[in-house]
Amino acid sequence: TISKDNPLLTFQFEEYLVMKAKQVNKSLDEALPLQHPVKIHEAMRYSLLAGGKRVRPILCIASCELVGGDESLAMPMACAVEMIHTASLIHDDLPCMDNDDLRRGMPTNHKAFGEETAVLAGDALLCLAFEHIAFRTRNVSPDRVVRAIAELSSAIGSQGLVAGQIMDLESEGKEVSLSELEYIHVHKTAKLLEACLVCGAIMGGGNDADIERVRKYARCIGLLFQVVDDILDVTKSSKELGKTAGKDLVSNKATYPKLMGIEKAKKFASDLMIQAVQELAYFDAARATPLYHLAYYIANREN
Ligand code: GRG
Repeated sequence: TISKDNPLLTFQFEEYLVMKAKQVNKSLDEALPLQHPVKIHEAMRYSLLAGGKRVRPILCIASCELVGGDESLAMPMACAVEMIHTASLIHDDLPCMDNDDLRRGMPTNHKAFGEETAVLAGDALLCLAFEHIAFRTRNVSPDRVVRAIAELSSAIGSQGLVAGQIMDLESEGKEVSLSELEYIHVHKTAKLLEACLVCGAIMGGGNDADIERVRKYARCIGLLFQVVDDILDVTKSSKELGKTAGKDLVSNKATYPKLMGIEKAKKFASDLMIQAVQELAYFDAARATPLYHLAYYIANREN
């Protein structure tokens, strides 16, 4: 039986999310002052400080704390992963990619600042991310910082985020198998989420066994995030349409619900959540509590 003092029951997860997001937002604001040349910094700040759930930086900090590190050790890394995520969203929204007008409830960067500036804002955010890790990380050994930078950069390059994006673009309008869909999602979404968690554990002082256990949790969470995204696409659009079939069941875009059916996709998501949580059993229960809740939150999120 679980005692009523068990940290899993007493932990105030909503408060934790709000508190961590606030700290991340404050650090992001400080990391990117409005300076000369104003136009580019304005465009970078526009997208970086536009809201967003801050899931990636929070995962990074929670993982640092899981292995016993103080939040401050991972804060520059946490800001960097959000800068990279934002850069990828700005580029993803461009007319030559997804051609989207809205992001996080606001006009996309190129709609607000023009295409040239949006391309440069993404480039500059990507550079700032690594500059920020190198200049601002304190009390972490240089070999850990280098290891984290290697982990993060390989997660987003042509074997990571970029690989997922190009395969996604190439698959447009074509039949996509389940394994191709998994490749796209693992690279577009899961690799960066994995890097957030692994880099948090590296910065927090975790040993190799800790880091590899965190990676196993991260792999489940990464895929879970995308399966839930696909399910939300269907359920959200069917609510909007008032019909049983959402837009992704009728459009060309391959999704888990489309390839395996909504019920199987939901079962897949719940299996991934259970597997993720099982990977945490090795760690101190109190320190692992935020990551238990984060797995549950990612599985049950509504946006
Ligand atoms: C700039 C490194 C770099 C790469 C460019 C354009 C591109 C290559 C990749 C795009 C990858 C992409 C758009 C992945 C989607 C990831 C995803 C699930 C986004 C939604 O994340 P949430 O739900 O959004 O965390 P918020 O707004 O809450 O942050």
